[in-house]
Amino acid sequence: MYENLSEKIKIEAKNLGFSACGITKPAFLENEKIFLENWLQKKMNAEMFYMENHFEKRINPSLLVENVKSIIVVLWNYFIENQQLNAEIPKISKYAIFPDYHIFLKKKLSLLAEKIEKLTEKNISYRCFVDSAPILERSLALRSGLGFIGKNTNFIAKNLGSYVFIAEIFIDLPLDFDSEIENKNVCGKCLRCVNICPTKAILEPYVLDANRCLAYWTIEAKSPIPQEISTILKRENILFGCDLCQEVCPYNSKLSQQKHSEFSPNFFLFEMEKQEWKNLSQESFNKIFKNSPIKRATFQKIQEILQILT
Ligand code: B12
Ligand code: SF4
Ligand code: SF4
Repeated sequence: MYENLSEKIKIEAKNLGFSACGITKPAFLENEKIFLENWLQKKMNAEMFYMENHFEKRINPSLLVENVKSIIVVLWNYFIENQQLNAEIPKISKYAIFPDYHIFLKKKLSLLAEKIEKLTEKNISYRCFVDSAPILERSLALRSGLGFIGKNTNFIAKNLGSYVFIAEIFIDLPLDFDSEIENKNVCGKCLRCVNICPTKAILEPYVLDANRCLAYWTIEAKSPIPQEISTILKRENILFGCDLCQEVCPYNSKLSQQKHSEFSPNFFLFEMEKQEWKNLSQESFNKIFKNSPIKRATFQKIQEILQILT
């Protein structure tokens, strides 16, 4: 009935600026069930208690959206060449100098869904997600054949590396499913990410303990930062997020920057000195970071970390 619809959807996704698009079935995630169970049992979610909710939905996407027949997974490449070379400047992770991807990609997903509606010429039922629901997004990206999981637990996309966001549309159309890539041992004997992690948060390949992860402490944590973590934050001069285990990854070494006029980085954040951060009032913080992922940390958290870095 819809000839080559899946292919047409992928073309529309590319036209909208997505870097890749794959399709997977809303299958029960058997292996992930074991990974997630183990991760939660060992309390590696730290104080991200929301990770304990909706366990069944997380491992069985068909329970999340009624009548879902296919999951369209899209990637958005946010790789940027500029590194923070001045050791005095507080470090910000790459994704944080872009506008908030949750808001931006949700709009893009809606546009893609509208295109699909036009292609099918009928009302379709769908829901768009970006890091906003009980979904194992990396697993869905893996299953839709777009790439692999690295030992640092990040999803590494074919030819794009790991600086990609993942988003998806759950839809009631039966589409053509892509196959998982066969050789999943992309890391081989490499252990660069495991070895570089300053807090040893990657307990073993593919297992990340958020209790030790600097990304957790600088983005998500509500409790005060423990002394052991503070010492490392100060040594590494990290203010928000952490890219260390991605920076060393060979799959990220020969990438080129994609330029999107509608989603462009604010490089001035890579140049902001400690004192400039400190001078920000709550009001100016709210204004500058209104549409930035940095607002998630809150003004208070940023001030707490600046105290540590001083
Ligand atoms: C909780 C969370 C965090 C936590 C915990 C991270 C973690 N590794 O679990 C913290 C706050 C630490 C965090 C940090 C970051 N995050 Co985060 N985070 C999430 C969130 C909300 C859930 C992840 C989750 O379910 N964790 C539970 C564990 C058990 O699952 P998992 O690591 O995804 O592993 C699954 C699969 O990989 C598979 N699996 C596990 N091991 C193996 C091994 C093999 C061999 C195979 C085949 C499969 C496999 O099974 C697991 C499911 O049980 C997702 C959004 C989402 N809804 O998925 C974003 C998400 C994972 N984060 C994202 C990003 C960008 C980051 C940071 C890079 C931000 C930064 N610069 O600071 C860091 C990266 C740190 C790191 N090395 O992982 C992106 C990752 C994109 C990508 N390319 O992978 C996501 C997908 C958001 C998005 N929509 O783009 N994050
Ligand atoms: S994000 Fe940083 S702290 Fe977390 S696992 Fe990677 S290197 Fe370690
Ligand atoms: S740094 Fe090495 S071990 Fe880590 S994800 Fe990249 S290839 Fe895999």
